[in-house]
Amino acid sequence: MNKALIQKIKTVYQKIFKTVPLMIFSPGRINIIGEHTDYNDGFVFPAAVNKGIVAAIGKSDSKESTAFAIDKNEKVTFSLSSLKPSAEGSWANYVFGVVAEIQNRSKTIGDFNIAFGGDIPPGAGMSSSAALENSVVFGLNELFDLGLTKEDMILISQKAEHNYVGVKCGIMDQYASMFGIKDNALLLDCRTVESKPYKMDFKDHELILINTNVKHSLSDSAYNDRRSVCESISELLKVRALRDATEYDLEGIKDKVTPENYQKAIYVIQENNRVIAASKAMKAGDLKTLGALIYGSHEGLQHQYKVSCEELDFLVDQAKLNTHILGARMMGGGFGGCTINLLAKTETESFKTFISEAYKYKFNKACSIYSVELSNGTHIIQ
Ligand code: GAF
Repeated sequence: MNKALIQKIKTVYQKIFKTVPLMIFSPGRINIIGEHTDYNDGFVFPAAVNKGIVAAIGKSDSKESTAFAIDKNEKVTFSLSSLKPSAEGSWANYVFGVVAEIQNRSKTIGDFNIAFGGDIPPGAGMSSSAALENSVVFGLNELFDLGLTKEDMILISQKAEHNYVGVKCGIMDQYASMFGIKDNALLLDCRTVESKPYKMDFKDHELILINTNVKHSLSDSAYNDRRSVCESISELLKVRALRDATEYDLEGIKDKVTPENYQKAIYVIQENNRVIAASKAMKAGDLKTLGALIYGSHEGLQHQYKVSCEELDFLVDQAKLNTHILGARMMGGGFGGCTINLLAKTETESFKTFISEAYKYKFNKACSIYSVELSNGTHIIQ
């Protein structure tokens, strides 16, 4: 965990609010495989990481609440009794949304102050937003003794994102951030919202993330659009969600959907199967198969689900040219953010140098490369 970040957040909080805060770490996440399957009631394979949001939170004895985004040096003061969404794209919506959803569950909170910062760049596709939502709900639950379970808390975080941020996300990010287990990835069934931990030992291989450092602006509307395509196809198929459909079922309604949407539904069905296959490969220590499934996932996201972008495709294409890289794919919602790469440890340094130069040459822009450790979910820190 980032000790300097924790110290900074604590010091800033104490300087402004003059009290000793409760400190919380809420991690971001990676996802080994299973993209856009969560809102189809399907399977995903994420893990919490040692990068995320650090929040300092405490009760306020004034008649208002304050949230301070330290990295942006922006402060908002608000009243708990008259909450409404802030401007589109504002970080304040993650805080307001969580407060509003707690109130919707008839839980009472008092005024509070929160200051937070993080070490995941926004737009990296590592879910700094779920980490922030979880840190707020976790902190408020502790401060005001609300008696919420972790399951309640992630549903509150998810609803905040739906109703205040406007992204109709699934449950993967909030779940992974809240329930993460050190050194493990979680095979999560997004229908039952139950997971099975898998110890991640890649032996002489490792995962690295490469951030394109781009986030194309249509990402939120395209996300909601994909979700509604999946829901309308489920309706046509008369199933609860695409998780319940097979490619054979889909064949039966082929003439009722556009070829583009047909491909999107096929992608979801295939990706769901890939997740199960990947968890089996992981268990068997078969990294080659795991890597092939990861490449297959990208292929589907690029050509069928169409949520990739030129920068992500370039990084994956370059990875494919290197025989020491077993798999690479875009991670998260798409249209920017990171790729996740499974590569031989002996190759890491030279690939980092190669890909940094190649990316810079192609896009006249730097990529960023991260190694991450798999970490525990949202928790109190000292
Ligand atoms: C975003 C969403 F928040 C998740 O719920 C998930 O759908 C993901 O995109 C794509 O797999 O991170």
